[in-house]
Amino acid sequence: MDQNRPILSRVATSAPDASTAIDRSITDFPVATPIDEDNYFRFHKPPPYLSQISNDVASFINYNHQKQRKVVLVTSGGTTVPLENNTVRFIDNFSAGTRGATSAEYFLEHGYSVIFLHREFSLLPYSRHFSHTTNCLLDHLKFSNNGNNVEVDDDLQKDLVSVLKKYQQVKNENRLLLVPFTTVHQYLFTLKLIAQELSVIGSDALFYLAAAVSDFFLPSSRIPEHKIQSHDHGGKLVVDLEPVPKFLRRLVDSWAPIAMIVSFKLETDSSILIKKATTALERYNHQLVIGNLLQTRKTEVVFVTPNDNEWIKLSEKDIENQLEIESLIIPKIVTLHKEWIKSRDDLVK
Ligand code: 9Z3
Repeated sequence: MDQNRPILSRVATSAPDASTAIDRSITDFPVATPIDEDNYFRFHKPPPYLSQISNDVASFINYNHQKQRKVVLVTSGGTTVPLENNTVRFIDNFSAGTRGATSAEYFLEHGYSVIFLHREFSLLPYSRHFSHTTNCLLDHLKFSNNGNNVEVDDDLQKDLVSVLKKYQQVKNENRLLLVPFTTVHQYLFTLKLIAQELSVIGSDALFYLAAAVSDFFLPSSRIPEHKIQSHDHGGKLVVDLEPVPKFLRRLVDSWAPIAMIVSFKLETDSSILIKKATTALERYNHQLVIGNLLQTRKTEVVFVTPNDNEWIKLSEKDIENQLEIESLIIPKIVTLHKEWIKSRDDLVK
């Protein structure tokens, strides 16, 4: 592989894996017992493309570590829970991928290399500026040379030049690796794989878990192969889901025990946000939970650490100037990560 070329994973995750459809030889998921995190990985098959991703991730980490860059894993977008193996229906978790894609850009600006584990087809760093939801590129193009060439409108030149410069530099320096997922199953297996590979660089690794991860899943032993028919169960659809294993515990205590870990907590009820974030921090014993409310997530978040709750808010003026809250979040995390690395170094002295 040419080390100076960016590595972009080219696996597809959105199509169901119909060839390996249903394997009834896999033991039924132990529903009656409390679900142990390890059971999940024991009772389910990894996605078939995982070894391909594994090589990309290992070379990316190795290359960037040699260049003495810190590596952050940013997770982004919502995970799905398919209700059928040949998937027509699925349950989804809310997220456009804005938090993840925006944060990734600010980490890159701070010199980090980024593994971007994202929901396939959700927002990506840099291209997000011209996506259909915000600013459709096609609306800013015009023909030239008798309709044989295309030019960008004057009003977009400045923005496009600035974003393209950053994007090309990141690509040329091989500092961004895109790894997709669609289902919560693919997310969990890929997260575990990347965490284990990142453990090689110890405290230089940072986890920034912004993906909206489903709390429920349907064990593969119970997923029907084909589209559920409306007459199957007397016209009703009764969905019986299991709780997703508490993967953060494994991340903190065995997959990447020396890395710094930041997770997000999403709520819609402001009266329980701090409590839920504090409980997550105590339960998993990691470094930082960032709480946010669905309704206000773009203008305020709260940093919850063992000793402190600190709100970070955009002012009226910031909002007018279209400042992104991630431009305030990321520098703070970069500082916390520096302190974390120092504290780990002091431990071994
Ligand atoms: C978040 O809280 C993200 O900030 C958002 C971003 C999903 C709200 P958008 O992509 O939204 O900018 O539209 N992510 C974490 C959500 C989550 O599922 N957290 C789990 C939990 O709350 C823990 S990993 O239990």
